Amino acid sequence: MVGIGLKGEEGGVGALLGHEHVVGALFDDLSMVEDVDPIGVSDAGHPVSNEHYGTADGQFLKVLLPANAPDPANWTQIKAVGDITGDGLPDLALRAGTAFWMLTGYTGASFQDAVLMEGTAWATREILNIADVDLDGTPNLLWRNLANGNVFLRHGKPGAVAGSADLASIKLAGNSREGDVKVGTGWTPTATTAAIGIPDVNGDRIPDLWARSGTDGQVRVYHPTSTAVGDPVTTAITTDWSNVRAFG
Ligand SMILES: [Ca+2]
Ligand SMILES: [Ca+2]
Repeated sequence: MVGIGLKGEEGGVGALLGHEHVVGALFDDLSMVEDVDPIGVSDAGHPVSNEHYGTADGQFLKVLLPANAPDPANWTQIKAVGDITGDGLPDLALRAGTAFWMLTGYTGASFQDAVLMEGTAWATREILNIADVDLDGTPNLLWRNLANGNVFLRHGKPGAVAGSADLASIKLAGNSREGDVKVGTGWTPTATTAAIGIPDVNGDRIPDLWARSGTDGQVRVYHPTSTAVGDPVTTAITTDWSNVRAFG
């Protein structure tokens, strides 16, 4: 859920955005709008949201972070993931340096908690999605290993509230329901220069994926099953998006 280039083009260095609204605004036919405001990092390193992103007159709003949250200047990826914890408020996954964090309980003005998920392994891992992929009602972590292109599904265990995940169960493979299960190969940063989990667009309820090819810069849609990412089913963007900076 990151800016599809818009913030990168407008805002300059290091800008990352939650982009569900942006994607929805640009590609209404894909029905990808969720109730998650875009979240970004300003040029000065301040976390921001933009209620009007996707329009020409976007205004940025500061978002208060928990005191223990990592410095936004060090964020390398953010992914708005909807409500994972079951409090009814959207949550945000992010990477900062080698760490994977969750910011939980977004109210529109602040996050309630910053949870360090894992501190050492995530410089070369990318969060693709946190969503219920196997349709058992509990969110799972879908991620790719940037070092070798393998894609894994880490099945969460149910949290206290129906439909939520126990965050501890997705912190480490060993905490999860069945460890990291390989569901794809070949997704190296060279072959796939950007990848992003999106809501279900083909009606099977399994969240889908966008991926930008390192070969032609085109963005293709994948309709994964619960056990395999599979092959692309259609091309969403048939022009070369290689130079769009903030996709992913
Ligand atoms: Ca939540
Ligand atoms: Ca799907």
